[in-house]
Amino acid sequence: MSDYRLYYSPGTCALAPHIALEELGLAYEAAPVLVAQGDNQKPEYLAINPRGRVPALRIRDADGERVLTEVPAILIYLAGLKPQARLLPTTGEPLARAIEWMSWLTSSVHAHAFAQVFRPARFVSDENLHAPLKARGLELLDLAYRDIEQRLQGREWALGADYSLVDAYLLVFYRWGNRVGVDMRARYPSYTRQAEAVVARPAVQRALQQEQIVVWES
Ligand SMILES: N[C@@H](CCC(=O)N[C@@H](CS)C(=O)NCC(=O)O)C(=O)O
Repeated sequence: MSDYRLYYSPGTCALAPHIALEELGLAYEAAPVLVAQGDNQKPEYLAINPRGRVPALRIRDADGERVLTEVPAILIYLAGLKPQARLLPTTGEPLARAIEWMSWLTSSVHAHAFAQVFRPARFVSDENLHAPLKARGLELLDLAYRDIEQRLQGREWALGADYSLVDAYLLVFYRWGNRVGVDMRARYPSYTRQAEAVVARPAVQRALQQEQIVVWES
């Protein structure tokens, strides 16, 4: 018997593994760790993930109890639990392409561009430099979104004909674009079409509802 607990904060990158758990139909518990209230820096959570970040997946099975962190690793782990659901490729170039997408999203898009916008103090302590750093982050985001737009042009999903967890991960950054004031719908039509198709999936609807978030303000 296995059991899973996802530590998440609504609207964060934890949405991608949250969607994965819903897609797989696994029994799991969603445990909120509210970043806005600093829950991720409390000793209780640091005992689970000493890096103080969400998501973290607690796994309990015949091999014991352990915690897995980092979105791409969690997505690969979860997809591997039910390969028949085909949520990620399992071998060869298709797997390499999925990792190519996820590595770039987690590093260049999240930890580089978005962090400059959301967390400039992580890069420079002088508060006078925060505004220009945020502005540079937005420029980097524009480059990233244009890259995504070009890759999604003429293809249904990120990896081609089949939906995958890369598409779920892309939804996190689409939503954040709206949050930081980028008119995603007007500027990135292919990304918007793909995001609409992701949001239309019942599993994605369930994850969004549980987190009480929307992708587009109505
Ligand atoms: N590389 C990590 C990034 C995790 C991360 O930075 N998560 C954010 C939420 S999207 C977080 O926990 N932020 C809290 C903080 O920075 O204090 C991953 O892919 O899981």
